[in-house]
Amino acid sequence: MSMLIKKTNRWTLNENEATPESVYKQRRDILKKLGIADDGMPLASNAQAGIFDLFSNDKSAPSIDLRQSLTATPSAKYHPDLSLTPEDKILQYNNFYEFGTEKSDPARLAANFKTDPWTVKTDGLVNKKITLGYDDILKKFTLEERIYRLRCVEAWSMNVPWIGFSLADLIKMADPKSSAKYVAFETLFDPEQMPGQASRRIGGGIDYPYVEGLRLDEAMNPLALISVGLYGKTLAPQNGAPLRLVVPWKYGFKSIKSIVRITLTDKEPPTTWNRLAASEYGFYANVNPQVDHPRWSQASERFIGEGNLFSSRRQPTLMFNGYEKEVGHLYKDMDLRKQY
Ligand SMILES: Nc1nc2c(c(=O)[nH]1)N[C@H]1C(S)=C(S)[C@@H](COP(=O)(O)O)O[C@H]1N2
Ligand SMILES: [Mo]
Repeated sequence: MSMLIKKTNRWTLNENEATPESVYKQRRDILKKLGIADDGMPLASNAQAGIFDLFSNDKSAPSIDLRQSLTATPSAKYHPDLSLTPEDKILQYNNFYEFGTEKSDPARLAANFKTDPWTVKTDGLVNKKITLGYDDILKKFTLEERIYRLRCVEAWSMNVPWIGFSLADLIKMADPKSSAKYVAFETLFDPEQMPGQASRRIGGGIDYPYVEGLRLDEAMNPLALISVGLYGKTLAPQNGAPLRLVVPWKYGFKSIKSIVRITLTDKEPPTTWNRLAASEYGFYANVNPQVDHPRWSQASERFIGEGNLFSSRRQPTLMFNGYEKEVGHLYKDMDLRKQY
């Protein structure tokens, strides 16, 4: 697996233009000045679209970009003053093995991925099975913008302005039975659209569909997010459109993309990376600078920010990725070296 990024012309960022991050902040300021936005008010997506186009000098977006404008109330709780990873890097530097194992593969190979129509089912040990269609996914829940740290197990990190809602909102809607103890997640299986599922070479030898899981109390923690967008737009295919999980206190591989099924169970569900290499990737996968990966240190990380990927700064990795106050209590009786 290489860390190199191959830029294609379609995605090339003109370095003389404003950065994606500054454009994004500028848009928000303009909307505030016009009295259209304030920190406590959600915006109708079509109301902003025209204004955004007017002021946008963002050349980082691809020429064929099916993402829709999607803005949400900035969360009061989860909106720290972190420097954001530029949008173009979030869109070009991806892990989504269904579309290849190189960081630049998903942006290219997922370009025509169909996410509408889409259905996601919530089933298993619930009193109310739920089936959501594409429009429901965007409309049934109150969307918030939350800035989260993302820490990949490969020791790089980003800060991402996600849009989404707490996974707990969806689980509560399904009304879990008291026997439910875990939540299992499954990505779409569609080898015709996902070349990595049609070829073990392209897909990194994974047995698809990609599956993940959380303990029910982890899933109910308000930090666990179902994301439907980032940087004020719906998700791009390479980021897991139309909906993906984001669990910011765990290594990135827990944040499963393009979900079609969420199942409440009474047993710890199998997870893709644990199946592939159990000694390297546990079920819990909590970010922990004191527990190294067998093949590398987890004490620090390369933060992907502005500028050249290779000049990016190294920073210390934080316990639970900086979310110890919010989630530390979930693990107080556990040996985190054994349950990694
Ligand atoms: N279905 C699926 N989900 C996935 C992956 C994957 O290969 N397949 N990769 C994971 C890993 S290792 C990381 S770090 C994050 C990356 O999310 P991003 O590309 O949106 O930054 O997605 C996670 N979710
Ligand atoms: Mo990752």
